[in-house]
Amino acid sequence: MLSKKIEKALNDQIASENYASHYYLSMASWCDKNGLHGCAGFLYSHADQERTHMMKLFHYVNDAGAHARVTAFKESPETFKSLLDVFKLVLKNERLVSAQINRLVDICLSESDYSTFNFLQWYVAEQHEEELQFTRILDLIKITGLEGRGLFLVDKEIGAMPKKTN
Ligand code: OFO
Repeated sequence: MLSKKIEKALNDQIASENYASHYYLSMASWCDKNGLHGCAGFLYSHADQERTHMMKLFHYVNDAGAHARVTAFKESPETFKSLLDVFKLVLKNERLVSAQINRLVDICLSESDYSTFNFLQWYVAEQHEEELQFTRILDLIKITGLEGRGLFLVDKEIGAMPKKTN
């Protein structure tokens, strides 16, 4: 049984994972349109991953006897200044999501909801992994540069990164 406060916080998290999925999909499309097919493939896959994160929360809420909701969210931008800008924005969004997950964990502890606390540990670990991955991508861009063949090499390298399914 979820408290109303935890149900609302989990639904807010569902909205946030849903937004992340659409945001990264929009970035993937921009990459595709700009010939960056390696980055596009990576971001399409990441958008799918965020949808999977949303669905895990969705089922958790309904299985716990509460009500998972589909809410409207702000529109994703369609254009980006550069590839560097794309990955800076991804990291910024991931840091925001990490802070939201941490707040959610705090609420669970304050309400002694150890079942949801336990469920959320997967998200805590996932956010740690994602922040690291996007920090490394930004390091790669900084080291390689995006001038001349740099853009081609970065796109190839990111396109070859392993794609997770969850
Ligand atoms: Fe859902 O993993 Fe990041 O946001």
